[in-house]
Amino acid sequence: MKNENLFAALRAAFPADLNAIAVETDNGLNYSWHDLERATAMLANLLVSLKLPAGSRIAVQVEKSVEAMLLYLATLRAGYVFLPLNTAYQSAEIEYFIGNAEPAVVVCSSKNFGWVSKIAFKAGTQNVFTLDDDRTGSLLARAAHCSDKHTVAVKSADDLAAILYTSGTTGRSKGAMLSHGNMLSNALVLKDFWGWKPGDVLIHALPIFHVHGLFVALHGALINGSKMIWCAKFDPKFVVRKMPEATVFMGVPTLYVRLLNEPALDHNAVRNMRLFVAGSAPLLIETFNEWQTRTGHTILERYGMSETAMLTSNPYQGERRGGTVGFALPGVTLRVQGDDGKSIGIDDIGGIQVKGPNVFKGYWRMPEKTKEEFTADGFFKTGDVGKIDPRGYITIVGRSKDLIISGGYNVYPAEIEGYINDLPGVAESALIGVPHPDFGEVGVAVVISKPGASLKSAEIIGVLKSKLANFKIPKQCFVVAELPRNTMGKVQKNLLREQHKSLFT
Ligand code: MLC
Ligand code: AMP
Repeated sequence: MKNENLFAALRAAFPADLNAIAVETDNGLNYSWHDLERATAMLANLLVSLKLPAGSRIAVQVEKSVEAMLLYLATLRAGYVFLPLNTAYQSAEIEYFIGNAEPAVVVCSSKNFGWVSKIAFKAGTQNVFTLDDDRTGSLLARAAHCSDKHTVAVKSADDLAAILYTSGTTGRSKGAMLSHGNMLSNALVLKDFWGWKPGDVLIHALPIFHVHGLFVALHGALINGSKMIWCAKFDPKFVVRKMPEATVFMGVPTLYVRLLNEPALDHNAVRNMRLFVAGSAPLLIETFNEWQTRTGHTILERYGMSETAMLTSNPYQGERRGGTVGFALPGVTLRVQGDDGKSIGIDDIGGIQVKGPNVFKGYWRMPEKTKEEFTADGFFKTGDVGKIDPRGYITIVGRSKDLIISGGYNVYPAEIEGYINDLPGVAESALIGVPHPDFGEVGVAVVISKPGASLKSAEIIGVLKSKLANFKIPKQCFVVAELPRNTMGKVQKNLLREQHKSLFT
């Protein structure tokens, strides 16, 4: 049987000279390709030594580090399923993910070991390790005793490789199940489509718990055998300083906004750069234009999702049109449908639906939800609303899902409203997204108190901070007498958005 393990394909793309530098970190460390080979073998052997059942989930909530990336690769290598978790998640969020995914292994930062291990053991997890961003922790200590020779586990394209949790408009987060084949097909298409070539160097400045940093950026560099300049945190000054040594950069729009605030960003700084890719949230046309003026480069905007990896891209060769997300990638079939389920014409607005080898296998243990999100003829309903112009360029004009994208992170109003509504004295609430110069969009809460209750905005925010990831915290909170409603009694969020649209701009 042919081994369709994603790691096998990435490993096969390592350059012949394994002593060459594969990763250079922002704190001055160098890792060779040989180091990557050995460390992933040792970590994979550690996982194998735990005698985990096939399909076991390895849940990981750690700060970004090369070792955290190696743990991802080792999980693929050993044939288990990687489950990355945003470092901003608090205990209630982690309790849900661990309870739902029932991972066999949990890896966390040592500062969180106390509460994370309690949650994990309660959920039946047998193995909890620590991994810190200074190359310490019980995971590495244990792996140090393992052999550095490991035969890559044999997997078929349909076998699960990762689960990414993503929320819906109602209910709790759903785990999107991605296979080795989903990710390898996408990586190979992008390698070709974006013209990756020998000598490319990627500046990796995104977190590694979501599609953009973990798959698009990382797989992109590895499948091309390209060196990465590895940033533990996004620091615009560092990125501009390193640009002369690099050729490719990928970021959410906020990263581009922050880079534009750097006076050192100019034509000279980007003289060796080949490609700037943006995605995960809408790139403002102002940012697109200003980037062109300041650097002479045209940002290539693309569109994707946790459930599908990358779906569309502006062309590498050819016109990159600001405000659009380009064309469906080779192998992806994309259509725009009206509410009546019929395909609609050029420039008509409707729901974006997709099909292709990149589309996920379904939501973890939620067959009914999975069924709801696919059409009878097998298209996945993205929840994004868009149109296709006469030249075939796709524009996303909105979302049918109630979702705020803030600095590239998704915030689901229903989740935050649920927490606010549970507070004593709250009758109801609405969370809306409003424009923000740095994060693109941020959440603002509008809250109605129960008769006689005296609610304070600062107290509401204070309680939310203790329960939710920091990026989900509303940037402002208003306690008001009533919410605008339509004749059906539904809260008119569009009116609230209009009312608060100038709060930050
Ligand atoms: C941080 N904060 C945010 C925030 N990030 N608030 C809203 N939205 C965000 N994204 C909060 C902090 O908690 C802090 O609050 C305050 O804002 C200022 O923080 P900061 O120091 O400026 O934030 P920083 O650590 O610099 O992080 C900003 C960032 C980060 C833009 C670098 O958010 C980031 O890495 N975003 C990228 C997300 C990403 O990778 N998305 C890809 C998803 S994949 P306080 O109150 O504590 O001061 C996907 C599919 C696809 O969507 O197509 O790619
Ligand atoms: P996630 O659930 O984090 O994978 O987020 C995916 C969502 O991000 C998509 O459904 C879109 O709404 C949004 N998105 C991704 N790329 C873009 C883009 N280039 N422009 C606008 N929205 C985008």
